[in-house]
Amino acid sequence: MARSRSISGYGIWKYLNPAYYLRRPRRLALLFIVFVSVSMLVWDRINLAREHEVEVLKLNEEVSRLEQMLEELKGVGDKPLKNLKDVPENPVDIQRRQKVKEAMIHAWSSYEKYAWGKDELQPRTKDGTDSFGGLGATMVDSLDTLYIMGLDEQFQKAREWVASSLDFDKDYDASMFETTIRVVGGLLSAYDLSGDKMFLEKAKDIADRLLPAWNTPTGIPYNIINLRNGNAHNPSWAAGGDSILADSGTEQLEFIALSQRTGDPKYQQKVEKVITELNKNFPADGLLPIYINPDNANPSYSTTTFGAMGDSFYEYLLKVWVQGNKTSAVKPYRDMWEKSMKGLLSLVKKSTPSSFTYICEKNGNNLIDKMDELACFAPGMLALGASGYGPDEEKKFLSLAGELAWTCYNFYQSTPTKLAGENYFFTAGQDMSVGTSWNILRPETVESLFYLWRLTGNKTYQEWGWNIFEAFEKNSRVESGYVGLKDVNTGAKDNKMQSFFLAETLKYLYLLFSPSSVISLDEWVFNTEAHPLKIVARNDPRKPTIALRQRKFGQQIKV
Ligand code: DMJ
Repeated sequence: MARSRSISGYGIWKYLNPAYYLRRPRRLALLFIVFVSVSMLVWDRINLAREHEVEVLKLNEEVSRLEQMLEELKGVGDKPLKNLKDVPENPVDIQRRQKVKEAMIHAWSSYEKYAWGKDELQPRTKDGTDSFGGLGATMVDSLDTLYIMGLDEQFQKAREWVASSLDFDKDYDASMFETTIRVVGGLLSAYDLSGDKMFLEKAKDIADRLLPAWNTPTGIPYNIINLRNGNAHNPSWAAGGDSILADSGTEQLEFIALSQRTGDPKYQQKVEKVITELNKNFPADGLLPIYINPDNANPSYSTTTFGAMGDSFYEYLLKVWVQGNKTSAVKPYRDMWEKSMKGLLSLVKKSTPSSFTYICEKNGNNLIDKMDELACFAPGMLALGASGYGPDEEKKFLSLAGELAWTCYNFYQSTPTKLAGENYFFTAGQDMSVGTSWNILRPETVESLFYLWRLTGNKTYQEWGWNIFEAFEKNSRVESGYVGLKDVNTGAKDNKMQSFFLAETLKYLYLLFSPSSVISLDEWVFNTEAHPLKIVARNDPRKPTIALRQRKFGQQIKV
């Protein structure tokens, strides 16, 4: 027994004795191979487990991001805008949005420092100018941008100025178009976002001063009105004392919104009468010349264009339809707009050699191969209106919108500064060439990129928008604000920071890098100065059905 114990003990321990293997090299090699294989297996398992952990972590993050997005989508309209900041997003978007916000802070603080209360800042002389009669145009135009960007202190300070110092009792001949889109639109948007009734009171005050402009034989308004005594007339340079198409057909959104919010139908009646009048002899191609006689509603023999003096008339036909919840009450607007889009198609041509799609102007029966940068709002409009067509037409218009946006983007890319000139000529064999070569910080192209991004989800539009933003940063940013360029070829600077740079250009760029639930296109409609107006029930203007949210101040509207 004792022997057998000692043998079996030796049997186990002999394998631990190195001498055993030295005498048996094949076993040593086998042992080595087994050891290496087991180690590799263990190492591989550990790594695999680690990789899985990382994967699971990423998937969990993705799941919670999607869950949060779903919550946001469910809660659209119920949550304050600031909660949207909590949704995790693409870090590049966040970074870019932050840069745009920083640009707004730079523009705003320069205005605050050198031109507080003035209409516009002159950055290079570091002073302000009252280009709109002293209505604090930049202040009012910026309110909603400040609000949307979460610049609460700045918004509050501007709000105090509006409440205490914005006085419309001025012996000044104001443009009813500019005053409506900037001041009435800006105030209404600030009201819709904040719920602060003071803004609505101010909007009513200025709108009441503009109302006599519509007292013409046809209801087509005079385009200039004295804010104190209500005397109205048309600009002396307009053909035969006519009214301008865009100036007469770009008040509908603001004045309808005002009737909805005050319960007083008089504003809506004035502006809708204009469209009813124009619809009486609306041509089959839906195109009107830029001058209309306010006494008999006859169009004058003049240019037809989607650029200066025509543009926003077409934009508002579509947007009143959107504002009216696309209901039968606003169907005539959609019908008119669809006719105009037939007309637009008849103006579309392609350049050679590069096949850029562009919208011509028209004089009589002659097509003119010229397109304003102002007409670059059209791709956005087409994208916004496309979904109201059947699937084939929708596809066609979306694709046209994309082609036109590419052309507009190239208005920027084709100059040495990468900023667009004011208008372009298209000559056979030479594609596009700059005509008037200034750039005054206009928004139309980034506006269209914003719509196209929102409506197609194609990130290319974000990239184009970012390139345009960088060109503004490079050429237009100065120590005390942003200036336009006298010439996009040389980069020579002017001395004005247009109020629409803060109202539109920076807002659309900011929204281009924001989640689509921030000012959702299902709930808001932008006026032509980029002031978002809340879409409310069309049929009962006396009873607002919106529950406006308050962030920090302002009153909740009861539904
Ligand atoms: C703005 O006042 C508005 O966008 C208007 O419709 C056209 N002109 C400027 C911006 O370019």
